[in-house]
Amino acid sequence: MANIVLKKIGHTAVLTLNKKSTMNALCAEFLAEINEALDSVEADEDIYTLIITGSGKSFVAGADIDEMVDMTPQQILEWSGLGSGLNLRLEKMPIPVIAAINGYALGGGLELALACDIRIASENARMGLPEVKLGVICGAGGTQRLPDIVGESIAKEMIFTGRSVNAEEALKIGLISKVFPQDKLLEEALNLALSIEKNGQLAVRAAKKAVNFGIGKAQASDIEMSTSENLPSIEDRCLFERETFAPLFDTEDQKIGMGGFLRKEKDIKFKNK
Ligand code: DAK
Repeated sequence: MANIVLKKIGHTAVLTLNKKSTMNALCAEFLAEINEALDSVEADEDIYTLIITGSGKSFVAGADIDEMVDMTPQQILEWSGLGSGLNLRLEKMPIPVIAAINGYALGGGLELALACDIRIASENARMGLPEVKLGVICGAGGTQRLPDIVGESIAKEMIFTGRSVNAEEALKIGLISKVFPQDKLLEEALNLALSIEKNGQLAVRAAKKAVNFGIGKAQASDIEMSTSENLPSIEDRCLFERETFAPLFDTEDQKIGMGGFLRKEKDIKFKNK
């Protein structure tokens, strides 16, 4: 993993993309390295949250244009499995994934961030899907996830024009949830991770599953649909939530959390069991 720094800080994994020569542009080899890092994260049960960030002035400057320029439709279709597969993997990871966007998140870079659970950014960040300026469109979920996050009109305006937004505008449109000075971004991402980690992790993971189901990010097999529609109905979504919520009452954490509240305990320590 020559282009990646993977550190464990407490229960947080910090994955720093560090391919400065191309501003972290995603090529097949780099995507394989990221997947390898995710294998280590997934194998470590002691990791509760994952932060993905970049080094220097770029989060990810998109897919690697050098690698794509001469590809045929068949080759790009095969290649697309890598980028798209990585984003689906991130979305379905049981633990929360935070994108700490430290600079440019363009094209495939913004697509990667869109697949994370929470996005925060530094004041100098710029985010956009400029693919139409290159004569193509997104290939790793950008046209699908951006409208879900910021709404149709803003998403189409950004995608059709290729215009990127700064951190202030990204915050206003709900593309990110917080902005920090660049030198504070990682510290704040770690603070955010810590405030998630002190909660019951079984509950946090159940919450991710339930939210993802409702916004169409889970597999249909997670619930027996009561309708033949592709998208789950509000009844299905609430049923899924109840069925995810109920098993938590069979955990030690539920006794610790609710019992601790009733005993007015100040510092509740969950066992994640
Ligand atoms: N690919 C390859 N190299 C890149 C790159 C990229 N996306 N972005 C930057 N670089 C390289 C530059 O070529 C330059 O290399 P040298 O000339 O030093 O060798 C070096 O990084 C520094 O870049 P600049 O000199 O341009 O630096 P600036 O600060 O002036 O500008 C910039 C930074 C990020 C604004 C600029 O580099 C830029 O506009 N980069 C391209 C951004 C972009 O258009 N990104 C979208 C790429 S298309 C798919 C999945 C995903 C996608 C497609 C298919 N499948 C799954 C099928 C996504 C497509 C895209 O992302």
